[in-house]
Amino acid sequence: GAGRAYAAVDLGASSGRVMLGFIDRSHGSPRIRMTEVHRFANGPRPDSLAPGATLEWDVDRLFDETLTGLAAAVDAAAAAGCVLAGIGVDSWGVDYALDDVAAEGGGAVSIPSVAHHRGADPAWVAEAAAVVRDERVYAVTGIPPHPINTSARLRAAVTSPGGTAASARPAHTASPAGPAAMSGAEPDGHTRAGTLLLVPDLWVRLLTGTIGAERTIASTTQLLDARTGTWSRELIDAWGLGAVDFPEVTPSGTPAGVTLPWVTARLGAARPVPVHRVAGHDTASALAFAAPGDGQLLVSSGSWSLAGISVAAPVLSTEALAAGLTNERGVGDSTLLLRNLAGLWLLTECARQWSNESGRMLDPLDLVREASLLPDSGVPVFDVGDPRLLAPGGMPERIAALCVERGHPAPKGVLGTVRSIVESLAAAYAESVGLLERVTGERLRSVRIVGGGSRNELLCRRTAALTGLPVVAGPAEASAFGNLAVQLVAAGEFATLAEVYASGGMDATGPAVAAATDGIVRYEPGGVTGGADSRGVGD
Ligand code: LRH
Repeated sequence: GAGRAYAAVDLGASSGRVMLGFIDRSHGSPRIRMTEVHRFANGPRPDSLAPGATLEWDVDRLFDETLTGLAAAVDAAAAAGCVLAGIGVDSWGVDYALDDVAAEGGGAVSIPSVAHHRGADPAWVAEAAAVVRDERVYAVTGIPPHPINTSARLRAAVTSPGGTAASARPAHTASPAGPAAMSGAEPDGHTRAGTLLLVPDLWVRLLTGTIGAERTIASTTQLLDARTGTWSRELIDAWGLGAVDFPEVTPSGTPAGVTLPWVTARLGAARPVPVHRVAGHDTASALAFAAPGDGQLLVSSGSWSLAGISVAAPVLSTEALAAGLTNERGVGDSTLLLRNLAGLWLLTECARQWSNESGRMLDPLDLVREASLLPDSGVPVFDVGDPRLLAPGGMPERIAALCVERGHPAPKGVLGTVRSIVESLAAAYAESVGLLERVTGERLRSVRIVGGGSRNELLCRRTAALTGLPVVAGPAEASAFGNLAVQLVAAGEFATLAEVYASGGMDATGPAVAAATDGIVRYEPGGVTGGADSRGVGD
């Protein structure tokens, strides 16, 4: 019969893509080939960028792009003599929609999903801490206080009468008299707030009509119990979130049904396509290869930078809280102990502003290449973990202010700012090595950078120099590959994730994968001047 191919929908805060994975069993041991079939830009909806407006994702457009990509995946599979045998979706963390499940009509519905960039009003964060102490929240969830946490924003949305409630709710429940609103009414007259769906689970719901909560993405909410991996009733009650419906939490790799008839038709698929809840959190997908105790500082470097290690059990100590470490779920039973830092978002935001000002489209990676010619010493650095860097707009000015605040001169011009961003990211990765070693007592021997940042030679070279450790960089499309890996095991194509990773996915070279999974590049700490001589391929 026809071979099987699997699609990974990977939604990032700056771009989304649909990748197609084939298993090549023609030469002895199986090889996985991953190719990109569709890519599209992402960002908060332009009209929601206005001052005072609630930042929202353009769910309708993103879902439509997803379907376009999946239709292309069906075609690409057919061209290779394969059928599309599965779909998985991963995305950035913390953002959600409150879905009116009762109003489900089978078609795509318009559900605003609030973007995290402005975070919750500081008053809500303070108030949440007044209700339950940070130490207690951390002991339960392993997530430190942060303005982007789902918990505080959800609380603001469902418990404040005005506030952001209207925009955080499904558009079709806005009418008080509608049957949809009534269907959720409780005997005491209180309307249910809706069902909490994090972005990957919202996508699964739109694709299949099924409702659920995958564990890795659920762990980004600060509402999941880090030890049991289930919703924390204690916090839901204490924070007054009783009107929200929380779907049952399931591990990554759980089947979620098949595509709805209209979706199947739109994809041009001969029959409904099975969908799995993969590791829905892009960070967990990107780091699905990691194992507790492997001695690597893991860096998932995309719009965000997540820097940390894989651990066998959550680390809920006061030291970990003081260090601002999040315990987010990884694949299987693993936990990812991570610092949440800004990433290439700083660069894309600056490039967006400079492009607007100059009327010329500036490519961030071109800017980095030019900036890498500047000297390594005397670069002003700033704290990439500063929450003031979350929101869009005025990024070069905010960076300059943060440098000055630290007693450094402001970076000079466009290239000076680019250089400062890259140096500050590398410095934060380097600082993470010591911080993780102190908190866990584990000794780290190398740094693994995956995601878009793994293609940024300057960033990798400076990280090797500042950590004094070898840096293994790549692949860029680590989230999509992890998404595929979980599907391939769930569908019975491979017995374990380790087997998938050993099958060429992470280090494959050759024309079939070159377009999607770049080779793995190694940077030695001594090779601080860079160039081809200082790096060799292979792990
Ligand atoms: C990275 C990421 C990160 C945070 C942020 C909101 O894409 O998932 O782990 O949760 O997005």
